[in-house]
Amino acid sequence: MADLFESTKPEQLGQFIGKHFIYTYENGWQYELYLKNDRTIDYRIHSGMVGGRWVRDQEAHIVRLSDDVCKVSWSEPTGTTVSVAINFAEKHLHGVIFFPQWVALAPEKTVCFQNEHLDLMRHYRDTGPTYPTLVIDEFAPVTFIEDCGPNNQDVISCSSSELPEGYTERRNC
Ligand code: FER
Repeated sequence: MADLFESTKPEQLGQFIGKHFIYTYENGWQYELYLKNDRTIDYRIHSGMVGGRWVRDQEAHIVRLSDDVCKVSWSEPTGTTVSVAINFAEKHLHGVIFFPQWVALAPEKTVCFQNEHLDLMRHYRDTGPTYPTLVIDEFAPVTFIEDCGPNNQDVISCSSSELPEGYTERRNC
């Protein structure tokens, strides 16, 4: 069987792993992403079509494009697929999200702590409809970045609504 992570080069990812950052797409959707290790991300969605959704231990493909740029791509149990290229020097990113038709029709079905509903999400995915997909392609300024080290379980550990007041408004870039 082919290596599922053919492009992954852990020795090139040192400066990216552990990064935790908050960004807002130009359409107003606010997201938070933690690069947990070479092959894993955690994330939380603060606003937008699927605001309130949060996920831990999503398998992802993470590659270095330059000293300051990496690309993170993954396929959700919902069938949504995402690819985000992050430029840490210029503190902005570009994301492309491919939503299956069932998510576009009923986004609220995916709004949960997904880890507790993985079988339900796969059931929705397999029931569809999948097509036509809704493609969202947006730039986002990054407004907060910190280094939390690898495999830190305290970074993304509650829902957006349980966070302290002002959590997403903190700015350091
Ligand atoms: C992102 C764009 C989309 C992101 C996550 C998603 C954390 C996930 C969307 C979904 O699961 O519905 O930048 O980063």
